[in-house]
Amino acid sequence: MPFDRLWRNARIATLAPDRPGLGVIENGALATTGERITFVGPETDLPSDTRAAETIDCAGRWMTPGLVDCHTHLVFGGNRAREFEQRLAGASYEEIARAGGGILSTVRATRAASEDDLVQAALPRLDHLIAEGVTTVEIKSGYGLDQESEARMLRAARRLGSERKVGVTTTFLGAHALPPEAGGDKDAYIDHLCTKVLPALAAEGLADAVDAFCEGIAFSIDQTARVFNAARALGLPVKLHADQLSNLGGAALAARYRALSADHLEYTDEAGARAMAEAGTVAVLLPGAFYFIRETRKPPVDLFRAAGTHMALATDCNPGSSPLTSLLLTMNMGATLFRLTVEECIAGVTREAARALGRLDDIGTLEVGKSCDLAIWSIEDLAELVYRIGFNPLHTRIWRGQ
Ligand code: DI6
Ligand code: FE
Repeated sequence: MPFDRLWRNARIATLAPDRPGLGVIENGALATTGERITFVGPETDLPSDTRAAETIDCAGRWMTPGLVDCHTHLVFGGNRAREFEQRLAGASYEEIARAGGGILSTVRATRAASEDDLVQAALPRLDHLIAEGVTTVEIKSGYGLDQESEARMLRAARRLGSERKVGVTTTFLGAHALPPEAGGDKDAYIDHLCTKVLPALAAEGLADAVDAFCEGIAFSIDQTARVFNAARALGLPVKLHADQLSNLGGAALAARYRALSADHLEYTDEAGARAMAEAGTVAVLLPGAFYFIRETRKPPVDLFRAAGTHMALATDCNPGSSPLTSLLLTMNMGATLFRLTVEECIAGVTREAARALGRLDDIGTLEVGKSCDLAIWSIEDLAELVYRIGFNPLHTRIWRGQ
């Protein structure tokens, strides 16, 4: 039997770079052997022997790579809905934080939660992503801020990947906020992260990458560079929450360290955009956070296009600034709020998101040799994935050939 599974009569957006645009094949077929894609192309190019254990007629439906959410804080304890109500009533983010709310309220709840609690709380969020065709999700720590709690978050993230048929990549974000017990000393906290916490978590194999929040209200360029040096010494790739609320030069710093991605980027300037393009650092745009905190400054999409910076889109799912668990809605926001094209939005949650995770060799496009992660959609036009609001046209989702 040449194939395990064969999908026929599909319109396939392969996202393969050897075809223009979204790499569309009309009248396409895709076949697998085990977890891997072993044929993708026009029906007319199928080999003469098309026997397969299972053959599926797609009836002309659209097929895309499985969606990749390359920036989430999916694992956390507690609930910030009351804080949302306070903000609607006029309280500022800073006032809430000073009263003990904000990010530190999530830190308290996360520290109080067991690994099981964290998994159970995250599963409905993960299931919502999966229901829309997500096959790979990145999950950050950063609400523990001490070694044991950060490790527990990352173990919970890894467990989510065994509880569901989904790929999980983990990111250590110890440099997200300063914990209360640090007594206001950011430099000492960064030293502790670099010399104790990160090496211990890396030795346990808990982190696939390292991230930091480089911002006036978080950590400086110099402190971020120290985190990046520690990651480099351990052989871990880096990424950065950069230029979200101000321009400290985060994008350029990320590029200097050949970061996988720099994320948010509302305040990034032309030099930053160019440096990212040259370094191959992906611009991960997060329209959910832009929308939810009512930011008005947009990321410089024209500069990214002119420089040739790759652009991805992600939910940034987190309880404070982006309580969003829909990549379909994220695409709609990317188009309406940031003026991305339909092609940029679809590439941004597939090929470019895979690139932002350093996983483009394995996922993100439909090409022979890659993992068979795909989504089949009941739509007439690919633009419907971006155009519709609150409607889920997913027909079938396949992860690793199943
Ligand atoms: N940027 C954000 O917008 C969130 N974290 C970050 O680095 C905020 C997270 C929170 O408020 O819980
Ligand atoms: Fe984030």
